[in-house]
Amino acid sequence: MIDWAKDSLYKLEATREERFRSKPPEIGADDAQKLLHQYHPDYLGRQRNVRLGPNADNGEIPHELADLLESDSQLPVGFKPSVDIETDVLILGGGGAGASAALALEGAGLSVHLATKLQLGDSNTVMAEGGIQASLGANDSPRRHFSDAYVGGHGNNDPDLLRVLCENSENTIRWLGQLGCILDSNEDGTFQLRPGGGTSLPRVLACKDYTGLEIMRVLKDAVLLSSTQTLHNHAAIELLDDGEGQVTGAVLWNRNEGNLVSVSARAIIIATGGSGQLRFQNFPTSNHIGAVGDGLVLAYRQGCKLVNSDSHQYHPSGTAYPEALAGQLVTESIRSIGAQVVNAEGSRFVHEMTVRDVLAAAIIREVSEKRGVQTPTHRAGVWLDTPLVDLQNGEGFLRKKFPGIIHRFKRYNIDPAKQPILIYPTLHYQNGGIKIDKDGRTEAEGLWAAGEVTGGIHGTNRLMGNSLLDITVFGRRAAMSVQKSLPQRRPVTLTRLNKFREGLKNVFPRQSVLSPQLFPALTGMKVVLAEKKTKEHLNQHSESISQVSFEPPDPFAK
Ligand code: MEZ
Repeated sequence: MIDWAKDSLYKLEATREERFRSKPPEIGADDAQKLLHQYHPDYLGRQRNVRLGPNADNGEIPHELADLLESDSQLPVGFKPSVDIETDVLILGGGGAGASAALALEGAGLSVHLATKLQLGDSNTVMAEGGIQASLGANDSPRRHFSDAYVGGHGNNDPDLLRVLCENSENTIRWLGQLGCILDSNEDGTFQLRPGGGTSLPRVLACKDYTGLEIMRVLKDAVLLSSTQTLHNHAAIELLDDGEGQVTGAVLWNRNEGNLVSVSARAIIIATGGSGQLRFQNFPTSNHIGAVGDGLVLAYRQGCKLVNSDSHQYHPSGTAYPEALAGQLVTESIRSIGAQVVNAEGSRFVHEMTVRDVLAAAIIREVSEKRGVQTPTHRAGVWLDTPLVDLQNGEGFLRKKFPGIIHRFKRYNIDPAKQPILIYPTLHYQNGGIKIDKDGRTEAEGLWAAGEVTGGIHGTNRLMGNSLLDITVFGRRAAMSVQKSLPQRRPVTLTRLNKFREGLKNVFPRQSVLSPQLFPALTGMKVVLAEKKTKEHLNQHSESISQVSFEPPDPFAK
């Protein structure tokens, strides 16, 4: 129960009847811009230029990510890659994009390895709740989809990439259906389509409120049944190159054994996902534990530019209470079917379906200007008036269509069908990332990328449901491109890393931070190499090895 907020709840209930009948407040384009500049985390000056690599002094990047791009490798100095695994295609990442790529390579006569630092399927894909966009409605079209996403992305989208996304929604939904994915449908067999923020008509297909989990379920089953060799608990810590600019493999850290595994591949597809667990500006996040920007760091050292990396999505409805759920997603779909966003005074202050960055900024403004609700655990938020959903759609609707949210809050004695829940923006999505072309090629020969690790498709503000589409469209597309133009096998060296290290030494002579980080800082987990096996790869026992700690992190450290 939320007894501690009963005064505010009383106000909310007192205005419900009137709000239910009222029109949502509208905001003009100029005011929206002002709101963004004043309150959205991307605009608050917590970003900086990096001084090294392809983005050097060219565009701002959040400090937390910039620090990792300017860090040294986890690989001990002196490490010599010797080929432990030889494969045609190496996929890094076991979420929706990596799995889609693996499935598109099935039957191509190529050997395929998929390395994932956790288990297959552990990814942001499974955290996606509200749906996947596809222009299947009677008056819809890929063009209309394009136009909505382009406006939503503030026109900063790469039009070629966005066009590919929108033109492939129908065949992607068919492909998922063939794999056994069950999306909500009407009695006549047509798909149910929900509206989403910024969509000009209903275009979001869903499996209740666990769409990503359903999609990942079928992708994962299919990969496990395929000839792809899955390397669970194998985290990519560096890419290998041939000394002449082609990426030719990767060094993986086997988390079970602690040893390093060098893989030689003719093509590499990076699909390592986002970076929400870097928790920019200490924001809570809706992201999976593995989302710490690994792929960005790896590709960056190979000379791949990052685009729109100043842009992150703060999903307006992250949970603010109870504390155990802080940051977890409350799907936008609940807003799209009637739940209103209301401040501590019981006033509706923004259109719930305005684009995410503007809505998030409006919520942050309410809290900053003391019109939010303070929780006993020192957070603050505004109300999402969820009981309105049943009022509008009939009793039992919320429970039937959004069982995930009901189940999650029930554990804390909160029934969202009967009482509002407290929300605050949560770090949800990395809008920018590795620059790719429409076949998923990066700027480094031999290296492709797909999914959240890439940038350009969504501009600087992604619309709901376009990421589940992105991973399935571009994961498969990258795989098709790899098949068409598979490079020859080339030697594995650390030439690019060595050059990067030289540059790093010039700019930061005393750099001690290592990346990729692999896990959120607050877990205290770090790369621990099995000393004996690693030594075999070294010319001499290097300093970095002797510095490796075998102690668990000190829980009392300040
Ligand atoms: O694409 C998303 O981010 C999504 C579907 C989120 C949600 O609110 O459910």
